Amino acid sequence: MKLLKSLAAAALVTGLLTSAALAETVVKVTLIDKMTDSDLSKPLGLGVGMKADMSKAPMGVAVNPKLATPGAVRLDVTNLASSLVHEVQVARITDESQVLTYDQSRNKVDTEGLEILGSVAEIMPSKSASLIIDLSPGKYLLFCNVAGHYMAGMWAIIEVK
Ligand SMILES: [Cu+2]
Repeated sequence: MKLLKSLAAAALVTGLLTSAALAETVVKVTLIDKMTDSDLSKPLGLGVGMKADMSKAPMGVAVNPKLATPGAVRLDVTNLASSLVHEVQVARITDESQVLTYDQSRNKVDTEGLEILGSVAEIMPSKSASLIIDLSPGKYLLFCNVAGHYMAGMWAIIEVK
């Protein structure tokens, strides 16, 4: 009887662990751009922590939900752009006021000093891609680092807690 009880307890624990592992948060990530005649050859200054008016941003990343639980997080990324290829990189940031180091000559975020946790490269227009990453509590920046895109507003923040 004692053995049966401990077996049942073990089964219960295993069951809990399994369901926890499967309970990944799904975040829908939508890549958008409304390219009219924006000149991206010079940084537009719409990066994180730059206190810019994001309503003027010609590009963006929309995330839903913005909050995830710690553990496996699946990013379902869809590129809704009409003609441009985009990408998504995931980096841990301290908070919304963190200004990233920017490489002016390449017109890209300098990722050297960043903790990049994953990325989805080159998503063609109207295509989707998924990425599963293990995230601990904190704030994460999702951004596109195609030249000029980050400074054009292509980023969003998700929080894991
Ligand atoms: Cu982009």
